[in-house]
Amino acid sequence: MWNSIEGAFREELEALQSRRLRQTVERVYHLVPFYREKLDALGIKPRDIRSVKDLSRLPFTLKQDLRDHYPFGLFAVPMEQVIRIHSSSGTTGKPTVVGYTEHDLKVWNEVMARTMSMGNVGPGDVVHNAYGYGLFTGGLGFHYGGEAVGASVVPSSGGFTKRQLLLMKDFGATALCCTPSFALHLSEVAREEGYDLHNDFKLKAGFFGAEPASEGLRQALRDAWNIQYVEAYGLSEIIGPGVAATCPEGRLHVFEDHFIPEIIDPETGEVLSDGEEGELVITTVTKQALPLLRYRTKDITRLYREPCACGRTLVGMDSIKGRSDDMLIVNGVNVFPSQVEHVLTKVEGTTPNYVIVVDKKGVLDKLEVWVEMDESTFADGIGALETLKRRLETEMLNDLYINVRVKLVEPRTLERSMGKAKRIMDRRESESLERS
Ligand code: DLL
Repeated sequence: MWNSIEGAFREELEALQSRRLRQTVERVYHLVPFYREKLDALGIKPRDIRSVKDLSRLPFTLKQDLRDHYPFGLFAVPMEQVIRIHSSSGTTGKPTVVGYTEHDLKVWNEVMARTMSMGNVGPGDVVHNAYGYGLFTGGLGFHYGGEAVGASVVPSSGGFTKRQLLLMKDFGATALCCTPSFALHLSEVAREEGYDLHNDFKLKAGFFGAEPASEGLRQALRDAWNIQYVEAYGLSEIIGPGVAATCPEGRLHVFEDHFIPEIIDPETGEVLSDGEEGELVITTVTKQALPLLRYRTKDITRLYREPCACGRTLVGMDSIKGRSDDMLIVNGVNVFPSQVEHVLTKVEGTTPNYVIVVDKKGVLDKLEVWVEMDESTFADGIGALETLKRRLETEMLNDLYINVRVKLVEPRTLERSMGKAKRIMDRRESESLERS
């Protein structure tokens, strides 16, 4: 454990959260006009919020609120105190902009040091950081986290797959940081280049996050690289990576002394109990530049509080199933890309490289999954491919309760991503636009 607070008694932790929550509400009420107006409209004064039990009385904050106050309108400090700015890619509309004071960067380093410690990384370790450096929080987040625990950080950033492998081998990387899809890509290219993944590399842990990964893909990466899989979860609005990470027991723990999580019903906004699946909502209680009350992440997961053998008392969280806005509704049935991925990893002969294509035929939605075969399947005859295709279609029907058409494509023909993979091609909207 990096910090003893990770194993604190619940009462101690809640007292700390409550104190920090009171301070946060006090600050945003006086420093951020947006929050003052919202709280006034609800008739809430800062003194009404006494403890974490009062959290649900506070209003939600949406991504749209950040966009509406683009770029710096929700900052709670003058720009003189903002020493770093990051931003999310913003595929739809304006990017969301986040700022950090010196204190915020200390908090970030702290939670990233906890993350690195989950994989037992410290002095003497070589951290190969292939998250993108730049406005994206992955690169610099892991960079400073690695330095904070005293490891030697290689700031390799994304791209240049073959050079990455060369550096990992020659510098003796013991930890790899990147998205799970890029880690898979690295393993494929390493095999092609004739590396022996277990003996040519010294990796002991991988810090994978920024996108969902099914348990099947996680296991494939553990096996490929012979490593401990540390999942890293976070989002730029809250801090970047460093909101939660998996301990050696395999449980994702939320660093709730800084970020208080709740699960809500995404339709009604009602708070759900532990163990129930819904949308994750986070309140920051130590951030200075951009404190957020009940930020709706759109990520779907569950929380649970059973004790963990690692000794951490921090709340447990399921791996993210997907984002509510990535959830496909196909003929009325909900489907997450990670569910498709899980089927692919169960069936031998394919790789977890896939694209989900959704079309509309008449009134019905049609779902097709393009899947890359592995090399050995590709060499098999037509008959074997037909059997594999049918097997996948049956498994998808059993697991997802919808009819899926599978199209097997040749190895290494689907586009690879250096960062977050793009899994969905939804052609329904463009078609209806074309028609109208
Ligand atoms: O992806 C921060 C990050 C960088 C996390 C590196 C982990 C590692 P954003 O670009 O703002 O920030 O995207 C945040 O990515 O709301 C989730 O939908 C998704 N995401 C992040 N981590 C995970 C994860 C970074 N472990 C959005 N599993 C979040 C599933 C994840 N989804």
